[in-house]
Amino acid sequence: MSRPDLETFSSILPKTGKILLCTHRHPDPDGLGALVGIGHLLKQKFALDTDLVLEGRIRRAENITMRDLLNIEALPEGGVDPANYAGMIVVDSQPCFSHTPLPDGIPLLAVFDHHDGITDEGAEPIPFEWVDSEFGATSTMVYELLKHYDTQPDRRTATALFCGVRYDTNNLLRGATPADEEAFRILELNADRQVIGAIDQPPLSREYFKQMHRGINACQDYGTLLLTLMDEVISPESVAEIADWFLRLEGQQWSLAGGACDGRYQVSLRCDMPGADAYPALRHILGEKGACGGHGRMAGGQIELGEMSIDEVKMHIKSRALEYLSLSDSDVQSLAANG
Ligand SMILES: [Mn+2]
Repeated sequence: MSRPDLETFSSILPKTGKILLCTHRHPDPDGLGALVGIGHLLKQKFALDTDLVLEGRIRRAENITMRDLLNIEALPEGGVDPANYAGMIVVDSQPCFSHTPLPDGIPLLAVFDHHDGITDEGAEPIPFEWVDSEFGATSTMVYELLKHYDTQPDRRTATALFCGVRYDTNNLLRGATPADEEAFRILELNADRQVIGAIDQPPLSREYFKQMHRGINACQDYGTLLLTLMDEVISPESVAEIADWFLRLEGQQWSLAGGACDGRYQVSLRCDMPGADAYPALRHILGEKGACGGHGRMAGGQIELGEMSIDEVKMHIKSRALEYLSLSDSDVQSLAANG
């Protein structure tokens, strides 16, 4: 989708009243950065107050540190009274995405997202919609919006947006465009290095190390695919972390990790081949049973547990992944020390 005229963003905003800002469940640094950036713009340029909804606990240590050090405060769970809001803005996601449940009764004003969209024919038109998968991060789009409205990010906003750009582009190494590069360079000048450093190296719990141990034990090495299907995990984000971590094993092309959390089986797929597209692969692997999204070399999704047990979901994913990549179960190796 092409870029909308950014000037029209101002025309869809109410003159008064509070705006509710939302992102996907279990927000990542890009979602958090975009929320802080939009909140800053609305306050500085349009004198509008905002509240944040953060669905799903933030449990990844880096993201907890970002939230805490930048004082990103959300409404308590179930604390949204639609009567308090003149409108709602969604960042780093889209209303039709299954991992973005939105509160009822609040008019949707705008969407900013860099994920591929699904066309939802029956949906109400959105007054301001900027969806462009060419951007490496939604935080970059929000940086562009601030620039358009001549609004300087303060230190907190610059730090939050910078974290978003660097996280989603892996320090400009993954899917970064010239726009991402500009946002990264300019925001970095004003970002708080102490905070960035603390977010990079947060303290990790004992449970985290135990889970990494379980991950190594669960990991099956198919040569081009590492398949790490776990049982219960400490957080949905940790599934993505495990997929990232195992992709670093030499010779790997695909890393697929999964684990159960909050009644869902969470799945992350990573690929390190240039030009690879993880989304259609994961779409195929989950099949009719799950929902997923993604772009470029990464994709994530989930299957609701209930109808299927964890073991049944693991079997389903494994057989479809092997089928998709034309691999057989015969020459699998274990990564475990005694495997
Ligand atoms: Mn993002």
